[in-house]
Amino acid sequence: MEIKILQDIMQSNKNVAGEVKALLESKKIYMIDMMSSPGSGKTMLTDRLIGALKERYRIAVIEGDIKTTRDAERLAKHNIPIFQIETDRFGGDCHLESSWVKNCLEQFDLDSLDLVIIENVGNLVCPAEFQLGDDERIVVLSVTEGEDKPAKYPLMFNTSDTLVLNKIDLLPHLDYSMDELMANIKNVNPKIEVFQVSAKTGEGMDSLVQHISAGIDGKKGA
Ligand SMILES: Nc1nc2c(ncn2[C@@H]2O[C@H](COP(=O)(O)OP(=O)(O)OP(=O)(O)O)[C@@H](O)[C@H]2O)c(=O)[nH]1
Ligand SMILES: [Mg+2]
Repeated sequence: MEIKILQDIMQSNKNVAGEVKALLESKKIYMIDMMSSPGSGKTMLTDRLIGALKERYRIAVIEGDIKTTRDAERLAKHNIPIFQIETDRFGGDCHLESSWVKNCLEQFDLDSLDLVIIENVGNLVCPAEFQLGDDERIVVLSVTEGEDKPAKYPLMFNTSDTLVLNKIDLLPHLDYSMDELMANIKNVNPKIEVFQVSAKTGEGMDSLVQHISAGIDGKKGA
């Protein structure tokens, strides 16, 4: 019985994710689902990305947090549409679901958007299981989390298109093996595209910005 209920939830989430995908396709909007463990730098990275992309593209953000509107407040200076989902109001879920994303999208003026960035709830487990109907799943991993995370949380890395390795400005202070990280990633997802960045200093951000621009342009032209 429990298994049936779980399947129902997952199936219903998948169905609505399909509706979100169709909606975004009809409006030619590119959507990113950004996921990571708490504190790896999603908001700082989103801040940088908006700064680099907002002259060329019309951007909106969906912020997922269990509690507080702090991340939305950090991005408010950009004067773009931001919708905060506090999952605490729905029982404190550790991930976002496609129906909530759909509700948020319906609040935006979709005819005046090119890009939606979703900052998912900080968690390396649950968000991986819930499709949201996005074009690109980005997992952010900071170097302070260690090289073993792809091996320990394979679903997150296996279902993501892009890995942003953040906080590389801290590498001189750490005993970090890039070779070990790459070997662990290759084992779970040889196709994942890796960008090494520092959201703090801006190092490596140009390539990531170019990559996302290509995604947005590709969808517009498709
Ligand atoms: N040194 C360094 N610190 C960073 C970098 N990116 C983020 N930080 C710091 O890491 C901390 C967490 O960053 P956030 O952007 O809040 O991380 P988050 O993933 O959005 O966190 P949650 O939303 O709570 O999951 C903050 O103190 C940032 O200043 C970076 O590239 N280098
Ligand atoms: Mg955040």
